[in-house]
Amino acid sequence: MSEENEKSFEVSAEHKAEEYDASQIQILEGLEAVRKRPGMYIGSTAAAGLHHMVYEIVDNGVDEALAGFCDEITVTFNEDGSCTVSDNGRGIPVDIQKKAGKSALEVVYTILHAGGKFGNGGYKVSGGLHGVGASVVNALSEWLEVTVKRGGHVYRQRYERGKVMYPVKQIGDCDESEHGTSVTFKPDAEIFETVDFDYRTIETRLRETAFLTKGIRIHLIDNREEKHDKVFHYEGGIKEFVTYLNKANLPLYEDVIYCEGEKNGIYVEISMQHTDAYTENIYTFVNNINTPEGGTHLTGFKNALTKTFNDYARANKLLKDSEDNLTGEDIREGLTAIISVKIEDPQFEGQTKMKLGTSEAGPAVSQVLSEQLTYFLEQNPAAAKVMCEKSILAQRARAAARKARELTRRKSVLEGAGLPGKLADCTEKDPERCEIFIVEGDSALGPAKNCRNPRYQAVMPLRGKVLNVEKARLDRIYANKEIQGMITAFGTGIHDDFDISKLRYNKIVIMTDADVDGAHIATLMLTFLYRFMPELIKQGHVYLAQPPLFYIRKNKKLYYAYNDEERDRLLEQVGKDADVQRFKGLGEMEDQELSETTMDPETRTLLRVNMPEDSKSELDLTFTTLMGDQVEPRRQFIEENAKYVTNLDV
Ligand code: 0RA
Repeated sequence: MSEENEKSFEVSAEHKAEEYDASQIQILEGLEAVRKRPGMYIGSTAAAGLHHMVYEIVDNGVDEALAGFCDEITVTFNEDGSCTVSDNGRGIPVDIQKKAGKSALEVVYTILHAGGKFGNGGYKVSGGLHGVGASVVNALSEWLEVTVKRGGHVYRQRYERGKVMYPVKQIGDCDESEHGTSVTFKPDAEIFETVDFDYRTIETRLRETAFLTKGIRIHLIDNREEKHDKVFHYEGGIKEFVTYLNKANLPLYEDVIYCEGEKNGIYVEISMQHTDAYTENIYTFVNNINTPEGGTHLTGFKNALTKTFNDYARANKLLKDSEDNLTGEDIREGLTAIISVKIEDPQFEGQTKMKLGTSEAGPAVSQVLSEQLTYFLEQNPAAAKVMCEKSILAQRARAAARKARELTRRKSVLEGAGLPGKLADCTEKDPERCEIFIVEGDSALGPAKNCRNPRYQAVMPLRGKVLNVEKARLDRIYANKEIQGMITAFGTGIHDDFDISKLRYNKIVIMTDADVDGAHIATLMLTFLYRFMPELIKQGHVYLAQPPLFYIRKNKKLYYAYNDEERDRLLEQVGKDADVQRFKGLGEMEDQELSETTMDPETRTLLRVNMPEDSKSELDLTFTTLMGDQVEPRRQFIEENAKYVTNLDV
């Protein structure tokens, strides 16, 4: 040991104040590490990371609710860009922690991973990316202020970029009956690429949290420019979640099936209901955290559902002795289900740690479901009957689809490469450099062919309306010529056969007119891609062409505007007496116009289609709402979202 080190050791051992300073330095080093590598702690410094800050603090309140001490959480976006999260829990303890020599409250906000150290009891909402602790939020905030009401007093502490501004102080008194924690933090613009909370993203997540935490009341207030004030409170919990998700479809029976129980220390809740839809929408959660990759709880659910249902169907002669068992896939057609488990120390696996590995969760879910589903089926023979009928239809359609698929496979072997006849392909062989334009109707095909660069740009027309895959069974989908054409042209195959390495074009561009019909066709296309080749969207291969909405002519010069604001700005620039013409269909455009505005990479505008990562259930709901058969939810959705699609309202 060097002399210097020895000295400093002696000094700090003797003087308490300096010991405090030393621990202070350690803490700063800890929080400094968070500021140096924020991504490692919060996942990203983009919008997703910013929103994680809110979830982190909210989840602490939800933990308090799960422990039975809190039933209300309020989240407020303040005008100054800060966010306040308050709860009516016990209030974070403020007394001095012996080991740390400072207030427990300060420990929670300044020491990494101090979050779980209290032994709050009950299950913790933590795991995956969450549960990083309040100290991480503190480190990544320009400032953070926490106020605690507890034991008749009000306490406060403030931090700036993680630094303690003063020891926890008592700032006043309150009634003994009042208790809770309120945190206000302003995300640091030096850290985050954006510090603008997206209301809709947070709203979706808080709604989900409220569904998953039966009885909790989550109040969301936006006091920024665009005001919002909403309360999420569901006495029915995940049962109401299923009703919410099924609002755009027709349920096949009235009740949402609900099962609940605890097995070997694992608390299991399941809710489910079939609709007339053809897709299967199952969402799984562990301690309120979404597990998009499933895991043992999902496997347990699927196994038990298949077995229980087949056993019931046989015992009640819904399936004849001569008939095959129904497969899991057939039984799950049109099923919406939520599986929520609470485990004390969940194990996550998979690349993104989004898959539950705890093996005991499988049998726990299986047992709860088998017992209670059997009971439900016995009590509701009419519901059991429609479920069975639906599954049998699904089974037949699947057999037909398999045949159709085998037929197309054989055909493509016989006919060589088997590219669709209407595809005007490009000559370049490296997919990385290739693009395909899917154009609406034959009238646009000619100009698109003229304007393209045939070396790397392919063009394929779609005739008539694209099949709505939300309303069709697999056999009809496979039999559809337009869809077959797209599948063959893209080269990747679909479902189990999907292989992105076989993709023949780096960019798939949906090119439709800038009017309502065009928007509808683009939506149908996107629905197909979302349901059958979601990886193409996830990996950023799907684009929407943006033909201009306005042509502005002045002094023999032509300008394009893609929305109202651009038109107004251009008119400011070139003078109000310019000639303004509203959009033209793709088919009426001059070659040069089409090329400049929509196809030529040097000058065109393309919109890349993104897939929001955070809520699969909300995204699924968007597609079923837009494409399902219930008119009212669709009308409502369009009304609520109309302001986001101003460039479609021709
Ligand atoms: C551990 C113990 C106690 C309260 C909490 C944690 C607590 C933490 C948070 C985080 C946000 N809101 C919270 N509310 C409470 C209190 C233990 C006791 O009173 O005996």
